[in-house]
Amino acid sequence: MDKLITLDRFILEQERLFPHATGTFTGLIQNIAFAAKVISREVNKAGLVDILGYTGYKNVQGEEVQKLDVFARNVLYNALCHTGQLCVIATEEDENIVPIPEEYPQGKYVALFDPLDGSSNIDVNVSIGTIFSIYRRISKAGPGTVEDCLQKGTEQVCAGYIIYGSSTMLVYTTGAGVHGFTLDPSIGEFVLSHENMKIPLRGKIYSANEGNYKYWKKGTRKYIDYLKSSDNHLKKPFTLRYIGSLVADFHRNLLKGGIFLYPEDTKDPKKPFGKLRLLYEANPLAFIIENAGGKASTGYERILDIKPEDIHQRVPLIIGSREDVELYEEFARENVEK
Ligand code: P6P
Repeated sequence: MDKLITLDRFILEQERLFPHATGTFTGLIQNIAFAAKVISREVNKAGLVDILGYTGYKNVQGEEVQKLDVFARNVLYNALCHTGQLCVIATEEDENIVPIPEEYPQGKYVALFDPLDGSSNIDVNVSIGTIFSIYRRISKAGPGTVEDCLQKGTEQVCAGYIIYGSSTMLVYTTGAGVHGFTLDPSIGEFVLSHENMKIPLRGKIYSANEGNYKYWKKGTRKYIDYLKSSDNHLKKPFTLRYIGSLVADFHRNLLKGGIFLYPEDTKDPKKPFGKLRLLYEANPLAFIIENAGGKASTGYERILDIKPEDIHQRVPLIIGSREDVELYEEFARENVEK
């Protein structure tokens, strides 16, 4: 590859498209990329050091916390809290918003993270990921607020993820296309490898945990049955690919086309809207998929239009190729018919 375009070079060239850019946002993305390199190093040697396994306590979600979860959250916090780029942080691992210490400048951006999604897969060496979502603050000055974190997904200025897989990739959008960078460990740089990523209009793959089938509503079950029949629009059954790691399932479908479904289910009365979180899972991936020509909804409404009420709010997530998501939405009407 004769022309290495690093992430730094790419974002600086993008910054020049915005005459009023101050470079703060560029610095923010660079700091997230730095944190990703540190997390990638730890993830890739996780089996060799005492960073596998559980911490012995549960997070705000009531889920077992992996040592790497905590590590990833702390790496992101330490890379960003002192930079003067942020006024507040919120993460899956923190019950409440995380203020920027008073000794540091309060910046104009808000960062929301799932520091290490798919952590139940860490110990079995399955790809996992970091998901991030960036907003401009709406509060005027001083420490950021909960309201700064509870903006609609349409207000995102940037969203992205890092997937720690066979290679480490950073994929992000600022609304001007979706671009992928692969970490070259020999030079320690993210290098442009997938410029202007677009998801196929329809796919042949579906991703869902069929173990929940009996808990799904009627329209959802009918859609899955349709995909598995030979009478569907492909005239052959869809392929099921489900890794159980959202970033890995999302990334494959972004490249190959297809639909990921985590619908609402009746499995857990405490989680009637499914398992995935709006702020730091559904919204950033929805911003990415729409900028790649795809679609993201709850089955009933556009993810990005939802006004968040709580930083850990859960939503059903149906995301991927536009025509596949739209077909699901037709089936899902039966779920809400009186
Ligand atoms: P289930 C991982 O724990 C995660 O949050 C996502 O990465 C993944 O898509 C989902 O949960 C898998 O959930 O219920 O199928 O195991």
